[in-house]
Amino acid sequence: MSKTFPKDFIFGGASAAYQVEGATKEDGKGRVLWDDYLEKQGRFSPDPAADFYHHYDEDLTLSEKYGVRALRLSIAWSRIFPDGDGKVEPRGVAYYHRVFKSCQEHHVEPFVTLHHFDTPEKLHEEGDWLSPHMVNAFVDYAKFCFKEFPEVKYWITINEPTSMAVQQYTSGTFPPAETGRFDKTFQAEHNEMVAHAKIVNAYKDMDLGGKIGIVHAIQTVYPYSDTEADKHAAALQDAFENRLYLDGTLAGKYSPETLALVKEILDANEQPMFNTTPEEMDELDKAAHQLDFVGVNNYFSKWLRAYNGASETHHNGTGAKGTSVSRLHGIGEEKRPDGIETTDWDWAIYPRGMHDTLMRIHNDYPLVPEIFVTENGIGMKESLPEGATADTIIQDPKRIDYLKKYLSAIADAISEGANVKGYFIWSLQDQFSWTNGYSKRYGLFFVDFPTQKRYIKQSALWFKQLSDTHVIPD
Ligand code: BGP
Repeated sequence: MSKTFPKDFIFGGASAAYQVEGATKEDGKGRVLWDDYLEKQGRFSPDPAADFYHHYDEDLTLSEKYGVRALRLSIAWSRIFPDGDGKVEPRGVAYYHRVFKSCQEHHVEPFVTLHHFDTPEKLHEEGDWLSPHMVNAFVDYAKFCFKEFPEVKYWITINEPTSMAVQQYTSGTFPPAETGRFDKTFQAEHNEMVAHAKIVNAYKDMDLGGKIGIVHAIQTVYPYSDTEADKHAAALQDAFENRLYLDGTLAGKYSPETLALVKEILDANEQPMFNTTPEEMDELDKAAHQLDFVGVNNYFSKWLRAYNGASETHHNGTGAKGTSVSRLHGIGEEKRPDGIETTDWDWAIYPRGMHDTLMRIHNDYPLVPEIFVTENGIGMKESLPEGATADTIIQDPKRIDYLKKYLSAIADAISEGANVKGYFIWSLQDQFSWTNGYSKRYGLFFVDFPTQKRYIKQSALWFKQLSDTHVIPD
C-alpha cells in the first residue's frame, strides 16, 4: 500500500546562498572564505551558479507550480555586513526583502539559514569559528536579521556545524584546508554550538513568535562487522561526526560517554581536548530547552572498521566512482559491505539510515519538539538532451527511485512516533556544489548554466503529485 504523510506535512526544496545566488561581486557583497580559495584552485567559479540573485522570482514561480510549499534558503552574511560586522550594505538587505516578498506572493514559506558555510573573508582570516570575534559578530548579525526580517517565521542558526569543521580541519576539503587537526575540529564545533545557543536564547528573549532550529548532517554509522573492534570504530566515528553535536545542541550537555570517545580520538592523535567554560555550558543547556526544531540532512550512511594506521583520505570530487578513501588514525576506516548501491560520488544509498537517524533523535533526544528533514536527494551527472526546447522534460528515473525509498523510510519513522514535520529535497534547482562544481546535479529543475534557462525534470512532476496528495506516488 502507498505510504502517506500527515496533512500538515510540508514538502519543500532546499538551497544555500553561495550555491545558488551567483552575483558574488554585485551590490557591495563582501568576499567570503571561498572566493580566494576557489580562485587559487582554478577548478570552478561560484559565478554564475543558478543566478538566483536575478532569477529568484522565476524559481519561486516554478516552486509554486510544482508543489514546493517551502524553500530552505540562506542569507549571505557578507551581502548584509560585507566585513562580517560594522557597516551594513542596504542593497543586500533590500535584496532579501524582495526574495521574501516573492516567497509570500508564491505561497512558499521561507526557512532561512543564517550561516551556510560562507564565513565573511575577514572573519575567516581571524580564525573563522575558532575566533571569539567571529562568534560575537555572528550573534550580532543574527539579531540584526531577526529585527530586520519579521516576515521570516522559520530561522535556522547554522547549517551542519560538523561538516564545516571536519572539512576545514580534518579532511581539508574546505578552506583553510588543514588535515588531521582533530583538536581544531572539535573546538570549532563547540564554538559553533555556543554561537548557535546564544542566538537561540536571544531569539527567544526577543519573543518574535517564529520558530528557530539548527541543521545537522547526520550520517548514520554502522559497524562493518560484529567484532568488538569494528563496533568501537563505529562508536568513535559516530562521536566524531554526530554524537558530540547532537548532545550539545539537542540535550544541552555532552554525555560522559561522548566525551570519553572524543578524548580517545584526541589522545590517539596526541592533541589536546577542546576548551569549554561553565558559562558556555549553561548557554547550551538553556538553548536545548528552547529549541523549536532540528533539521536533519541525511543522504548516506557509513560503515566503519578498526584501523590503526596513519590518517589517509581521498575525496571523490569528480564523480569517479570507487575512488573515495577515508581512514582516520584514532577512529577507523570506512568500508562498505558488499551489495550496497552507491552514487557516482560513492555516497551509499541506504534509506534505512534515514529511518534509524530519525528514530535515534526521537528516542535519545526527547527535548526535541519537531524534526524537519532539511536535506536529502541524489547528485547525478545530467545533461540537456540534443535539440531540447522549453517544453522538454528531463528524465531522471533514478532520482525518483531514490526519493521513493527515502520518503518511505521517513513515513515509517513517523508511524513509529518520530515527529517529522516536513521534507526539503536537496535541491530546488541545479546549483553549484562546494567541492564538485557544476557536474553534480541535484535539482528538481534543470539549470542550463551558460544560458540560465530552467527545464523541468520528471522528478518535479512526481514531487508535485507527492505534495498535492501527501501520498508517495508509484
Ligand atoms: C550538504 C550541504 C549542502 C550541499 C549538500 C550536497 O552537506 O549542506 O550545501 O552541498 O551537502 O553536497 P555536495 O554538493 O557535496 O554533493
